[in-house]
Amino acid sequence: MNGASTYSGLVDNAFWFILGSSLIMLVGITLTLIYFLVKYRRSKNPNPAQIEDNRKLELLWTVLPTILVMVMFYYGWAGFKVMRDTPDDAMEIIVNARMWSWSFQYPDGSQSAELYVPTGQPISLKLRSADVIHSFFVPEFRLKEDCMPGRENHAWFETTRDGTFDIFCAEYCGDLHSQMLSKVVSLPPAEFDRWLVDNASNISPEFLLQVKGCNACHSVDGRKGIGPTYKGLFGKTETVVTDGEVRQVVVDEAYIRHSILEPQADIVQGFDPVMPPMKDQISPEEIDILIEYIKLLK
Ligand code: HEC
Ligand SMILES: [Cu+2]
Repeated sequence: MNGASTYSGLVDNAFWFILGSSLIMLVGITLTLIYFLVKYRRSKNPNPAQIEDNRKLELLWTVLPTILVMVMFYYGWAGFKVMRDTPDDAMEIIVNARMWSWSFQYPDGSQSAELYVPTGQPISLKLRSADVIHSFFVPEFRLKEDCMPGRENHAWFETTRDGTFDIFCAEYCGDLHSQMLSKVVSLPPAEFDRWLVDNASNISPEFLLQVKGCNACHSVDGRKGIGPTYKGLFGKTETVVTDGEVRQVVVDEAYIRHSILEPQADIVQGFDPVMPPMKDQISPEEIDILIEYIKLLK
């Protein structure tokens, strides 16, 4: 499978070189082993010989493997340097990871749940996590880089062709880790520009619930998920655990806002405290839109 980023060939070189030399050694060592097994079998050589010192042989088995691993290192390093060195003219996109979804933020401030990029343009990624360690993995770009809480990581890529490419989370991060999937969509630059304008105008509550990852854990139709449903939430009396104490609260705007910004403060009884703290990934205006929407879900 050919890679779809400008540096995927460099990663493949290192891979094929290591695989190739390992295969040659596997075959060589196995054949030598069989040859010696036959040649020095007990029936022909009843008395074992003690062999000491063979300068030439010792030099050979020190120097050859050293050269071999240095060549492996060279190919690995050559690719690694390119991958860690973001070009100056790259477009910056913020990658937000949280249990169990991705979202992407563009220079104009707009967001999406799938990563849209113009083909042939270097993209600089700022990788963030709201909760635990995730790993941003796009196999076809040969790109895999961790997203860590409390610390920003970086990566970059440039696609070589239009197309749609899978994004996986490559670091086990809990219940729905295997569903933490998304896509990179690489478009011709003019089409990307059109997409960006369209996307920026989309701030419907349904879009926000998807792009902020709320849908992974909350339903709008009454189904219980990892978290409580939004249906019938507004105005209801909720039993929560606050600092170890069970208490009743009536769900109003302030409670919902607080639940989104500081999910660990009041834990709804019967649920695990797994909601990611959203304060760095959601704006006050976006919270207002969600609250108005939740009010309507009777
Ligand atoms: C990883 C799963 C997960 C994600 C993602 C998540 N939540 Fe939650 N949420 C929970 C759980 C579990 C609870 C119940 C425990 C608690 O109160 O922390 C909860 C509680 C809530 C509550 C209080 C509900 C009640 O019945 O009192 C609100 C409101 C809420 N979440 C909103 C959101 C919004 C908005 C988002 C997206 C910005 C979101 N959540 C993302 C898991 C999640
Ligand atoms: Cu993950």
